[in-house]
Amino acid sequence: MKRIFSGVQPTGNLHLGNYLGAIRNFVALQEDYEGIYCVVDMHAITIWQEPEELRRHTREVTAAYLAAGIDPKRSIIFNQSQVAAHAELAWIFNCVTRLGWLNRMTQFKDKAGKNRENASSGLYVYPNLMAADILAYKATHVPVGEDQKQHLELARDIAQKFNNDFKTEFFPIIEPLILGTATRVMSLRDGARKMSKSEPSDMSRINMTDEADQIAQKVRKAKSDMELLPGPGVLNEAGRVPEEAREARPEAFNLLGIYAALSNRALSDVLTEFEGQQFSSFKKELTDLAVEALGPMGAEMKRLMADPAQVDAVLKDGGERARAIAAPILEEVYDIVGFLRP
Ligand code: AQP
Repeated sequence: MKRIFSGVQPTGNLHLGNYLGAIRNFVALQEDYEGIYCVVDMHAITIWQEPEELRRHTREVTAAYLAAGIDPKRSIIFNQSQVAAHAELAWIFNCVTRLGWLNRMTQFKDKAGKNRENASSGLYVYPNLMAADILAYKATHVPVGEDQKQHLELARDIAQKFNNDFKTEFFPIIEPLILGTATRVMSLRDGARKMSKSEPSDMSRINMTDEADQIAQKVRKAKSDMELLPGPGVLNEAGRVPEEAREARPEAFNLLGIYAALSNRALSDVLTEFEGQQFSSFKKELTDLAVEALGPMGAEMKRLMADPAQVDAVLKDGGERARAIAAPILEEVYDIVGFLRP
C-alpha cells in the first residue's frame, strides 16, 4: 500500500482552508493509502509560540483530525517532536539543500516580512524539515493545499540531490496531491489573500470551531461585489475559472468555490444554480451549508479538547508507531552518508 504523509501546524485558529485544502482530503485518502498524519509542532516554533498555547493547539489539531474522521487505528496520528528522526534527517538535508534553493521560497519571504534579519533560522530552513517529515517515512504522496506546492517541489529536489550525491535510489519521488475544488481558500475580507490562521482579523476566516451564529455573521459580512453572480459560461474548456475572471471578481469566485467544495458539487453546477442571483440569497444558502458541514465537527472537537487524556493517548500510540517506521530508515540514511554506528 502506498504511504502518504501530511501535517498541520498547531498555531491556533484552524480554519475552513485547512479543512477543505488538507484535513478533509486526509480522511478520504486513508481508504487507499497508509496515512501518517502529523501535528507539526517543530514547524510551529519557527515563529514564537507560548508553550502553554502550543500544547493546547497541538491537542486542537489532533481533535480536528479525529473529529473530521481520521481513524487513529488505521492511520497514524502523532506530534512531530515525539519522533527524533524528523530533526535528525532535517540536519542531513540542511547539508544537501543549496542556499539558492531556499532563497527562492516565497513562504519565507511572506512570513519573514520586511524584518528578514530578525526571522528565526528555523523559518529559513523550514522546507528542509518538511522534506525530512515526508522522507523519514519514505512517503510517496503528500496531500496539501496549493500554498505548499513550492515546498514540495523543493522536497523532491532534495531527495533527488541526495540520491545523486550518494549514487543511490534510496528516496522515492514525492508526488503532491492537491485535491478538490478548494485548494486555495481566500480570506473573507480580501479575496486576494489566503485564508490564514495568523491573519489578525477573525472575520477573515471561518474557524473549524465557530458556532452557527459566528459562521452566519462572517458569511453575511464577507466581502462581495456589486454585480450579480456569474454563470457557468465564465468557465474555460477545462471547467476552471480563468485567471482574468478570478482577478476581476476574487471574492465571488472564492465564495462560490467554498460552496462547491462543501456541497461536493462541481463548480459548473453551482454556477448554473446561482447564475444571476444576488449575493444576499446565495450567502444564506452558503451559511446553512457551512453550519451543516462544520457544526457537528466543531462540537466533537470541543468535546475532545475537554478530554486531553483521550487525545494524548492517540498521540502517544501514534508516536510509537511512527518511530517504529522512521528509526530503521534513518539508520539506513546514516549508513549511506558514512556515519559510523559502532
Ligand atoms: N487558505 C487555504 N486554502 C487551502 N488550503 C490551505 N492550507 C492552509 N491554508 C489554506 C493547507 O492546510 C494545511 C496545513 O497548513 P499549515 O498549518 O501547515 O500552515 P499554513 O499553510 O501556513 O496555514 P495557514 O493557516 O495559512 O497558517 P499561517 O497563517 O500560520 O501561515 C496545508 O496543507 C496547507 O496547504
